Amino acid sequence: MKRPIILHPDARLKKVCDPVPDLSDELRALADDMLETMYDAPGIGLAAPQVGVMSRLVVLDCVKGEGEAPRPLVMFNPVVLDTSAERSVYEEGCLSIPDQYADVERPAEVRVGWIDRDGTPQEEDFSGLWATCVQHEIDHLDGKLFIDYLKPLKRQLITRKMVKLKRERARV
Ligand code: GNR
Ligand code: NI
Repeated sequence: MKRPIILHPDARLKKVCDPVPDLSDELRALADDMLETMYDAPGIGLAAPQVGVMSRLVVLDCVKGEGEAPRPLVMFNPVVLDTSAERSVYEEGCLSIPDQYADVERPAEVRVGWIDRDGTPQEEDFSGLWATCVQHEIDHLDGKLFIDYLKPLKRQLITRKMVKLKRERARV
């Protein structure tokens, strides 16, 4: 089942999310809903607070190209274990900040640990778009958005546009 995505600015997007103590059928159903919502958007990642659930859960699939097989990842309690000194810049967007894009510099490679959908601990190195996306998603769990990396003026400009967009959407 698709779930509505919360738009910035919203207090829920600024909160630190709670660790998931135990997996449950409810949490697995939430992860499935998040994947469906992400693919439908379409997006390459989604964090639980974006659908109003304040738990440390993200989903992502950064496979690009129609021909390639999808790779949906479900991460409970993801943690960045290590980062490369090398940085890379990507033009980022966010499903909670539609139609706004900006360059963000982050570590080019990250090692991430998490609990998968079956409750099994996993560890993997990510690079390229995967590295950017997984860091963007884990930031959401700490109440951080990509616009928080921008200069205050640019951030304010985007936030004002979003306030206007939300006002217009609420009116119809
Ligand atoms: O769909 C998304 N695209 C994207 C592009 C560049 C860097 C990060 C992202 S994540 C974003 C989906 C989203 O908002 N996840 O939280
Ligand atoms: Ni996002």
